[in-house]
Amino acid sequence: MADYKPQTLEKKWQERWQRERAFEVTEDDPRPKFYCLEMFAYPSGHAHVGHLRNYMIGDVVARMKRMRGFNVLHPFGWDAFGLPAENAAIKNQTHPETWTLENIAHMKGQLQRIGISYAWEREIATCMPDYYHWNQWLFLKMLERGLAYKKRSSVNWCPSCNTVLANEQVIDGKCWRCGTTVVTRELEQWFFRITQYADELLEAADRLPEWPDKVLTMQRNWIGRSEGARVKFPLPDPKGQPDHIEVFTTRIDTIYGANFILLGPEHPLVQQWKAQADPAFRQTLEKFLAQDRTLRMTGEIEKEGFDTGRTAINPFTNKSVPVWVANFVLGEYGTGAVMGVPGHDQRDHEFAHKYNLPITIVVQPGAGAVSSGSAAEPYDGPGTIVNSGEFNGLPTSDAIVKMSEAAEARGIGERTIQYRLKDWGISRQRYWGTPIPVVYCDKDGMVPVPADDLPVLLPKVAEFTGRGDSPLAQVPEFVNTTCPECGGPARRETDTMDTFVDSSWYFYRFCDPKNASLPFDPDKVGYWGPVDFYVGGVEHAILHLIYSRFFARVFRDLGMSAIDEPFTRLLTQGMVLKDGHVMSKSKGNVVDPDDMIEKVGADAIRLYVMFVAPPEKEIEWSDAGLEGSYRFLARVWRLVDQLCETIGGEGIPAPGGIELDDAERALRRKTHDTIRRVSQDLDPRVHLNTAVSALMELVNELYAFCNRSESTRVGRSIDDPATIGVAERPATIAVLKEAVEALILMISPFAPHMAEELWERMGHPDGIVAVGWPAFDEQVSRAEQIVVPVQVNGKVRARLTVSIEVSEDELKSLALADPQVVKNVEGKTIRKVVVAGGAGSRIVSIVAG
Ligand code: ANZ
Repeated sequence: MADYKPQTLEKKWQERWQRERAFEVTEDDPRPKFYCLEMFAYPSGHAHVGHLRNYMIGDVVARMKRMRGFNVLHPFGWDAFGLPAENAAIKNQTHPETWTLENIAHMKGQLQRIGISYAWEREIATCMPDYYHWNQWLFLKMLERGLAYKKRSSVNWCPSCNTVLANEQVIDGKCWRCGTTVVTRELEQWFFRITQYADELLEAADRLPEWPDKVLTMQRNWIGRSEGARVKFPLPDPKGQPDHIEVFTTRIDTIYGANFILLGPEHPLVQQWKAQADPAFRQTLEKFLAQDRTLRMTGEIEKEGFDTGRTAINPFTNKSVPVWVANFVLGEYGTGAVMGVPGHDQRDHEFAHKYNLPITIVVQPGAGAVSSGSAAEPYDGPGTIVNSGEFNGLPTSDAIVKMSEAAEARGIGERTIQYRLKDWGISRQRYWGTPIPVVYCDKDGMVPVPADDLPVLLPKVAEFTGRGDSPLAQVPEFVNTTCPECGGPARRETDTMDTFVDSSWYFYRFCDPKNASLPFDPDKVGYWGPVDFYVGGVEHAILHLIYSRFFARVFRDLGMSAIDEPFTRLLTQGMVLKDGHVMSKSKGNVVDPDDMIEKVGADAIRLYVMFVAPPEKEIEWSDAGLEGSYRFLARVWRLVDQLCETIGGEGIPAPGGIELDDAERALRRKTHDTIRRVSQDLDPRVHLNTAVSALMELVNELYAFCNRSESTRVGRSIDDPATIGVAERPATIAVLKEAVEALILMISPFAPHMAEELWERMGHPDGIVAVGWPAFDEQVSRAEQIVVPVQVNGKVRARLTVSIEVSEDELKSLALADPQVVKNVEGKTIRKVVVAGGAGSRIVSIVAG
């Protein structure tokens, strides 16, 4: 007997898959396509088992779909640009490219050793010129269409990474990469006009039924659509400055309670007044500007402000109101100016209390008496308008319409829709990214690099000191060039693109990874797209997943594809924890897959990770659980090892037409029931853990069947777990073969190496990849039915048709609920209910009196 030695057999199958290019696919295939993708990896060094979880989930789906007759595209690649490579270069003086390529080589080995079925022929690395060429190509197309533009703006700046961050990359006021507190800076930056698609991105989010709700909610909040109005508050004494302040409000119905105006510290008027203001004004302003923008936005920061000494006119009350600067008003949202309604807005209420500003109540929750003066708490719900002149008595919803109309009629306001989403700032003052393909010429200004001259290559030489604004600016051979227009001297743009640009369309490149004349052939993306099943971390709910939806639309509008939504179904996998913490190098709690492969093999790791929890839930790593999975696989191995000589090979009939005894029939039913359950668990549900437990039950049943009695077994002793017996009865052999082969096929997405080996031993030389998923017979899978008579005081009053597996308690309650029985016991007391008989012939007896 051969022991289960995963390490040797796993190697054997991995080499064979590679040799045979087993997972490469083409478009000229009659089967329906299925594009299965896991978010590609950042090559940070060594992957731990937490990293591998989503690849394993995707692999189960890819392998299962192949067996179910789909032409499955399952590619992999590397999100290879980015800051860590550059930081490593600063630290160790290794070139970012060297560091990155070494990490890729190592991590690719890890993925191959865990047996993920990738079409490695399609591997891409975004740091290679044949990839980033197409970032530049797309940038030029976007520039042509006004979707890429440059503007001076205040940006999030990470003082440690020395770079700009997009809003999405600032988490709780800190840099998403290094955790340093982010500050604000004024810089010339490149932007992508994602706001042009804000409405479409929002509205289409309603048509993604196979995305997790929480991700859609996060996207909707991020896009943040607000319906409201802009209203002008005249400035009485303009003197060369604008004659009004325009505010954005979602509650114009409260305008009679607007007792002050709040300007954001970035507001142009504030900047203008600063010039003539006293030092205290400037100092406070500087302080506000240095404050965390996210905390300012969420209002979690202590609310502070100061009076500018100016006033404006409330156009509805015609009263003069003071103009203040407040730190919780953001320059870039709405108009950067707010009407302060302390009676009905929490933040304004706090502000008014702090600075003793008047509070007016203009909305009453119900009917009831009108209160005046300051309320202890602001009321921000709907109600009836009060203290508002001609609008008194209106419900707030009507007042919004009426007051907006009034403002529009007077030319002092208009209804608008405001988005929280901002254009995507893509400039990074870093080396290890895609060079932005424009040059600056004294004569011609900014000139795009002609498409024929792409790619603009990253120079190999650059000094990595971590100081200075942009490493590329320090490479004269790169910077100095000629102007494509006039041929005179010009300087290259030295910013590189945010690496999220790379990951916003890589899923299309996989469809046509070697294309040298376009980012991809539209026909190929037409065939493979959209991604049918996408697996990745929920941390990408807004960044990557919004940008990708945006890029899909840009390609669509360029006529390159017909696809709106790039990912039909999204699964966000749970984290892997160890000792209660998310596995991470910094916590020192990582489990190296290679160590585990050495101990128990790749298949046991895969099976364990899939079995321990549903894919969306987090899991706590346990070595004991891993060993349990190994023991289960060894059990399957022994079973097949002992049976394959008897039940393997061709020439054994299917059990369909054969006369079976009770035990054989029960096993056959279990087999078909398991196929039914596992098929449904895997597709479309992806309940991988319950699928594994169904397989475990089948294995238990198989052991019990083989060891069921002395007379039916050949072999040694039942007590010897290594020995199981098989009768020579053809019917037994037929049902066993059916069960064991179904088991091997169904376990193969989870434990592909072992399954292939066992399949081969069963006498099938062609490999599982070429075999179909087992089918089940609905009839056979259903539990057998029996008819159970029910007696009341000795007379049969009813007959119940129930499953043979029904429990005694179930049978009793079914009997008592039967209408005939109910009729016959009416007015009597039930004294006794007994279930007699066993297995096939049972009877319920009720004594009532
Ligand atoms: C008066 C008012 C009265 C408001 C009231 C709310 C309740 P959303 O829904 O998030 O769009 N606001 C406008 N621009 C702002 C800015 N740049 N920074 C901070 N706050 C700003 O919120 C819109 C509301 O947020 C606006 O409606 C405004 O306050 C405030 F009972 O106007 B409201």
